[in-house]
Amino acid sequence: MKTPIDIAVTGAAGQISYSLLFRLASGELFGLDQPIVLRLLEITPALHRLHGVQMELNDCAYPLLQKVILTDDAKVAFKDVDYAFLVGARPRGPGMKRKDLLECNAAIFAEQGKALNEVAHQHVKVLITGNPANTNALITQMNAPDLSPSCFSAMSMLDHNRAIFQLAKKCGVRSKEVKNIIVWGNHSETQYPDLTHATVKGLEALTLVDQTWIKDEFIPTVQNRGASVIEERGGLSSAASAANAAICQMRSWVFGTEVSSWSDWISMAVISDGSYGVEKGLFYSFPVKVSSAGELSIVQDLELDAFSKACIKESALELKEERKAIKHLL
Ligand code: NAX
Repeated sequence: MKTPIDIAVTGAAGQISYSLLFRLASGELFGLDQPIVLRLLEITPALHRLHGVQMELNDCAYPLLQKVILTDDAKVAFKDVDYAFLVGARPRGPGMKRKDLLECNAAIFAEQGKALNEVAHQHVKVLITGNPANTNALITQMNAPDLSPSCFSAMSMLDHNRAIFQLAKKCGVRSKEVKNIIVWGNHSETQYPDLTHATVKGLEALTLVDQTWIKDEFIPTVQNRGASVIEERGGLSSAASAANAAICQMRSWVFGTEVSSWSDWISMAVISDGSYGVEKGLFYSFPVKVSSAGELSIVQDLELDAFSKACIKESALELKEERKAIKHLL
């Protein structure tokens, strides 16, 4: 039997975690021979609810789940962890301005960054899902100076999967036959789902769908999918699909994009090295490859038309604005 790995999940009593935890505990991500310890973080008032989730985890009698630790202390949650899913975040309350939301989440993620820096393993992989995910990733990373910036990524896999589905549906094929979609930028309405390099059953997507569909339907549908789900679910936001995306993104990050994804690359928000004119240091969703040895790289030298360049720039500008709003916390 392998040595157990410690996985932290924050916001563990929330909607996304209600799907994520059970999939992790079943062995879906790390394999059916890998025992795990779940270290679950919540705010103090939610510990009671979290205890209910723990009871259900216990009632699944998962053979791989060695231990479940519940805590409201980030240093306990992140102690010696190899993997951390930062899902918990403060939702936007009534009358709350975007700047207030950015600030109160910045405070949460600054504290969690410090705790990760202090107690997590040096090679920890931290996937930030809680919104505003890209800027929260920036804050977490900036507050963890002893960890490599490559330990952090923000989730854009849900947007990526949404884009795959829309193209597959339009072309009447299975999702598996769509490759090399890119979602650039922020996890917000400025994200840019890009079909320029996508293929469908080996054919260039641009030969199969027209520009009117791309600009009037595909792009806005993907950009606004989160809001559409909330509307249809009577106020509840995407949860199972977000948990699925968190698993997909972490799987590609851990095992490599070649083995874990049917595409050549995935969309993943990582720290910018200046690629494609995106300012260094921003957490930005790029096409990313991960080798089976764990080497992560932003796919280089893709040709971009004027429309793509403008969209990529617009999303980067939004991220710069978000950074400006929380500058005093960095
Ligand atoms: P819920 O409101 O159901 O759950 C969030 C949980 O986080 C709550 O139980 C809350 O008590 C907890 N929490 C709040 N502050 C905390 C802190 N300081 N430490 C630990 N836990 C804390 O939200 P849920 O639907 O699970 O969504 C979680 C986050 O994911 C939200 O910010 C949401 O906006 C974001 N999303 C991000 C997506 C992405 O693609 N990046 C897509 C899905 C989702 O919208």
